[in-house]
Amino acid sequence: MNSRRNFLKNSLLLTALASFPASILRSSNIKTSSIKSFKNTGKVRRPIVVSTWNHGLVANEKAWEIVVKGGKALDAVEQGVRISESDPKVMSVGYGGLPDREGHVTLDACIMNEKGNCGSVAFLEHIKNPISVARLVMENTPHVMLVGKGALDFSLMNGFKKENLLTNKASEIWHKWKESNQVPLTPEKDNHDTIGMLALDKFGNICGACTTSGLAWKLHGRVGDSPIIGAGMFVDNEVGGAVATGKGEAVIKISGTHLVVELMRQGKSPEEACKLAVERIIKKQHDHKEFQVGFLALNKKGESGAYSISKGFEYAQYAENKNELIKS
Ligand code: SD4
Repeated sequence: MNSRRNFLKNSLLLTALASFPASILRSSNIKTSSIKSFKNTGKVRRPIVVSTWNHGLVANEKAWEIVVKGGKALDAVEQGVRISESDPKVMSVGYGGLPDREGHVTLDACIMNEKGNCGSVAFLEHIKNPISVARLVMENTPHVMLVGKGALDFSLMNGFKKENLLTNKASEIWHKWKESNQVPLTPEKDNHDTIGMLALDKFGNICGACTTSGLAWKLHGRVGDSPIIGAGMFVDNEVGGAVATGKGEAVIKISGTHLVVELMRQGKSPEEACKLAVERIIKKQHDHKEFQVGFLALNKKGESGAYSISKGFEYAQYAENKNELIKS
């Protein structure tokens, strides 16, 4: 009887822990509005900034400040997502992110500019703002992607500080998980909250950034979709851009954001393109009921749209002086 009660108690605790990052973030008071399509009047709406989840609202503020003054989309997306990376309350990105199974916080990030240049870091430890390292990879090296110790050495060589990214709170949650030792390896539906951001500046250029601590309790060394160009984020300045959130493995399998951008190139609206990419996952991946994936896209006209496998995905949009949360 006692062991059954303990089992139930543990199961409840595990369910609560698995959904922790998403649930605390969703408890904010900010009102959401149902999805709105930008009316195609032939006018271009810019600047505009969009980003995933409700912590995107704060990140958007920073990005908007830059683009509204005539700054560049690239600076906006980098500075915008740094807000979530540096905030220990956002337990799915950067500092304060939940660790892997062995207690290491390992980070993935990528950035892409209007010229189709990109930079990325994966499995990076000890650096609070991996997005800025990704930008340096893009701008100061002939490469696109650095991983693990090489990425850390590159960061330190370029003046980034080595820091402990595991906060007491994240460590406590990790210890509880370890003690209970019952969470399956496959990610729970709510175990994600990556920030992906797209900005269209006054010059008409689109850039994108994506950064995450990945899935909590992942195997040490696991890399998700977020640092992979064309999976977690993709931009083509002739068409638009897209970012992904949710189970990275599912996104990688369909080259998710590249697919969304190519669908927009064929004339689909951002929302339709995201929907078709989600339907591709549903068609090809039989276990799709077990996980969440959401796509968010922005086109050159300043139209945005999103779609996800299950309810609950929302994105923050800053346009026409209004920062709001939109349900997908
Ligand atoms: C990953 N896609 O590492 C990331 C997790 C995520 O919102 O999106 N969180 O698989």
